[in-house]
Amino acid sequence: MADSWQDAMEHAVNVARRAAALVREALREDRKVMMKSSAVDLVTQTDQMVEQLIIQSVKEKFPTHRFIGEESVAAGEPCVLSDSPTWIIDPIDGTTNFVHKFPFVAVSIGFYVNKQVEFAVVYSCLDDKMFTARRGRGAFCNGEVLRVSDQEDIRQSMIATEFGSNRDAEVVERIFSSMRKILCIPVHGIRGAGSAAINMCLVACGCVEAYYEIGMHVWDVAAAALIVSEAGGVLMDVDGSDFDLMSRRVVAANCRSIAERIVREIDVYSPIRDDAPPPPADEALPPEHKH
Ligand code: LIP
Repeated sequence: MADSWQDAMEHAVNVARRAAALVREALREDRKVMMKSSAVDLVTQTDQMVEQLIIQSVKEKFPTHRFIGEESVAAGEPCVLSDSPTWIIDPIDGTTNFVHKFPFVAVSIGFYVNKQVEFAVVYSCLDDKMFTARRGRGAFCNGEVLRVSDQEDIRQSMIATEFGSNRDAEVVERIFSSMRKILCIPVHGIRGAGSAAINMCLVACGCVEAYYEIGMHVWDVAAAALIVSEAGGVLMDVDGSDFDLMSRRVVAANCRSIAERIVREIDVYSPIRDDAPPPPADEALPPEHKH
């Protein structure tokens, strides 16, 4: 059985490279931008095309496997993780970056069996960094072993986070309040790549000590979570409880003490879970526009 997952992982790496070629090609052309949950939650035809490319190619090779894909869920597919082998796909993590040609964009593929992650592929495709991990076998970037930072003093740390795509006044206030408190611990700095998966890979590389966010989705973190833990890092919920893949809340850090220190400063709130029942189908689709 173990060998068949190796086969699947090689397939994931290959298809991520093919997907990235489409992403790079699309960056040279006009990108048609559509809105999803809000005016700043964006999707492009490339997101949809790349997701289809990945799903079709996996289906041909592994016909019984299941999928949770960002764009399939947006189109009404259920977001349910069963015990079956399941590919959790974000075709473009960093869609807003992609729309603006801000150069951090990743193809993210996490593979789960019995609800446990077996392998992860995050391809940061504009700087050609292929992050991979297999459960119990370490994390790598372009074949080199990854190790989180050994810094345990939060005051000498760099923290990554994101503003996300929720512009409700109360949520925005909580985001700024958490950031203000963390900045004033003080930490050396706060950064954000615009891609949850890349932020987490930066934790795995030791470039930042921690990343936290409320509001990202399961497909943004399903792969990178394994890359962080295999690089020696820790994952938890923003309230300090166990990391929950579907809760849309994460702290990923190099060590428990930094994760717990960050948790103390976060103004916690609970977005609608990814595995919650879908909203009524009659909600109007937002209009398309050109970027
Ligand atoms: C996005 C992220 C971004 C995060 C957003 C969103 P998308 O994913 O990676 O960093 O702040 O919440 O989930 O939509 O580009 O795949």
